[in-house]
Amino acid sequence: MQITNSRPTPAQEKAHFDTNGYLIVRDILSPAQLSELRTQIARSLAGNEPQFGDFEIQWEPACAGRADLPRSQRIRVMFNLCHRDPWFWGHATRPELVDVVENLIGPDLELYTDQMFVKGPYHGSEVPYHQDSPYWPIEPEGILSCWLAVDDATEENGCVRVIPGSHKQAITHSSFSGAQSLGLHQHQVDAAKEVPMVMSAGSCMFHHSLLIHRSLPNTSPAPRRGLVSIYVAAATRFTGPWDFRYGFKTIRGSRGHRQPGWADHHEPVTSRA
Ligand SMILES: O=C(O)CCC(=O)C(=O)O
Repeated sequence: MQITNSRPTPAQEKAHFDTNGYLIVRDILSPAQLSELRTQIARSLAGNEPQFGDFEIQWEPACAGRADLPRSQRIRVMFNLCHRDPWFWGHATRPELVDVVENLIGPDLELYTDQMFVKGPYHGSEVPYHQDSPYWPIEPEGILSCWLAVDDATEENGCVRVIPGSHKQAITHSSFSGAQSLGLHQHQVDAAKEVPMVMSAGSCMFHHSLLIHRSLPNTSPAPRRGLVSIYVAAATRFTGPWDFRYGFKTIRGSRGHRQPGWADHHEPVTSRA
């Protein structure tokens, strides 16, 4: 898709997404919204939240024992912010984001969760090639992530890299050791097609849960934080155990007709406001 100053129409955005498995929307947040997001993220990375308790954290393996580094730089990923903190619930349900989600996988939508990939300066580790679907047993495929650039995402600081069109086929994943438990080996990926998702802070990239993607280590002095909000089309059914403690919450349209089961414990959305 050609990059111009004016935003494509919803039909053009959907066509690009359907063909490529991803869609970049530039400057989806205003400078004021981005500034507030950064303040809230700094607060959550600093920790010591008496009101909500600490978020669930995966620590950066290379920084184990590095008491000289601030906590904010020792974190690799922070999970489930939107389910524990109303501010992040408000972020994930912003009309600016959910309107795009509805256009791509709507009309009936649930919010699954969010994950903040921190990738700190110099030591933020790689995320190997993977599709998200093997982690999330659902059919038909109907999960969409919105990766929002909290900082400018560059090749140097480890922007996400995608294989356009790879969302059309599920690929068998292998168990990996390390922070990322499932992944793809190099020979399973057509790396020549890879495109780096370079974007300015406040822009975002929506991606299909079968899109092959990865990110390289952050070798630069600049942070590379990305806040990923993850949405599910309500007209899907779980195909494997998925015991998600916070449940799936309807955010637009009506609830789907999933078979009752593992992950079917919805809480009222109003308790999050
Ligand atoms: O932010 C990253 O480096 C990885 C993001 C990712 O794997 C995802 O959004 O599914």
